[in-house]
Amino acid sequence: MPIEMFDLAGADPEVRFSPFCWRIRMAMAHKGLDVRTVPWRFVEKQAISESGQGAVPVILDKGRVLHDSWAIALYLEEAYPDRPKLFSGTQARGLSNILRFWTQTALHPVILKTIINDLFAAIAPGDKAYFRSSREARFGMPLEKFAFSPESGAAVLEKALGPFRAALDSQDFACGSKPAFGDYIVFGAFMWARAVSPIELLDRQDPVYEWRERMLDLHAGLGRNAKLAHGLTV
Ligand SMILES: N[C@@H](CCC(=O)N[C@@H](CS)C(=O)NCC(=O)O)C(=O)O
Repeated sequence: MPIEMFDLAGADPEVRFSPFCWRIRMAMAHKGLDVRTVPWRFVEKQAISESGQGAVPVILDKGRVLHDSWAIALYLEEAYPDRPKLFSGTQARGLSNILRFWTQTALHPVILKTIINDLFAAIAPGDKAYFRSSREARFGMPLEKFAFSPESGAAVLEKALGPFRAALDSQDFACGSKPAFGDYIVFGAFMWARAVSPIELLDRQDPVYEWRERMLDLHAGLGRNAKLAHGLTV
């Protein structure tokens, strides 16, 4: 039986853009697990009510319902110990947890501000009113005012990526010579942007761009072949 995963979809059900869901899509591919994704929209809270909350990813596996990308990654590691590791040991788990909070505090807000207009354009029509009101309440301003220009977004991101870029000088992946869950955490943020926005977030000379290229090719090009709302490849 494949694992079932509720995965945030846009107006086009094949466009999947949640950074948190991307972490888990990559993690399941890393472990070679069979998955069936179910397109899910922000307003479809009822479909995931068994998880006891309202956000994706949510997975159904072996009769269990799990939510939260970090909890799901820990579960997959424990439930499938003979498959390739997402964390090689407790130290790697601890360090990946730091990457998780760094990604969510240093990268997600900048990326969101940069892509918000494209993101809003890509979401399903039935999600737009909910998205606008929930996000405007969160940001304390209209979406249009919250948005960065593409140039200032890329410049702020370039700076925020400093420590990550420096590490890539001496290693190919965040987790060392091979990718693991820490890489998927950071990569999820880039798939979020790529799926909905044609804005070039990274300079082609940037080592982070090269890392993202390597990540796009992993697992038979799972990221590279993903459907994009804007139909362009960036
Ligand atoms: N901490 C959660 C966050 C999940 C999350 O925020 N997912 C977003 C999609 S990117 C969501 O489903 N939001 C529902 C909403 O805004 O109502 C995780 O790591 O899985």
